[in-house]
Amino acid sequence: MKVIEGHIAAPQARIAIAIARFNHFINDSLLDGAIDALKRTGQVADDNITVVWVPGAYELPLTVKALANTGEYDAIVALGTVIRGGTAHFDYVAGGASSGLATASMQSEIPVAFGVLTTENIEQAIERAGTKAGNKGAEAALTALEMINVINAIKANV
Ligand code: INI
Repeated sequence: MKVIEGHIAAPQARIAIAIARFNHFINDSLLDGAIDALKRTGQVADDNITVVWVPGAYELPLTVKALANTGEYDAIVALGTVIRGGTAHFDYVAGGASSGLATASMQSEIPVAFGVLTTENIEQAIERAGTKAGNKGAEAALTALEMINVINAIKANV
């Protein structure tokens, strides 16, 4: 039996974080969590982390695509928060962000971690941004590192 698993630590990794300004009071905590996880758990060097701010979650896919096209990054972490309101706007923004990020990852063939909160209310968002439900920014950052190592391990195995 052959088992391929990725480690988390990726000391040589070059990581871009694309982050939305919309709901920035939540996203700031996701960013703090992501950077802490990259550096402290992932051993990523500060100089190898690039942060790009964009207006909202809807802008994340194009930003990720542009970052991926530079060839300068081993993985990209997308961070944002979409909170349901009284209209269908939530579905368009959250749906566009998630499907666009999946497409960007598949087309670029580099890992794109989905650190976009999609919640019913502000309380749920706060819970996932460093309080009782953890920090989804940190989780996304660690996922990006693990996926770099998994993909490299798959390529090395053929
Ligand atoms: N952008 C978000 O990141 N989160 C939201 O909750 C949100 N809502 O609710 O409207 C939001 N809207 C802005 C959107 O991402 C785009 O920036 C805007 O539509 C311009 O393209």
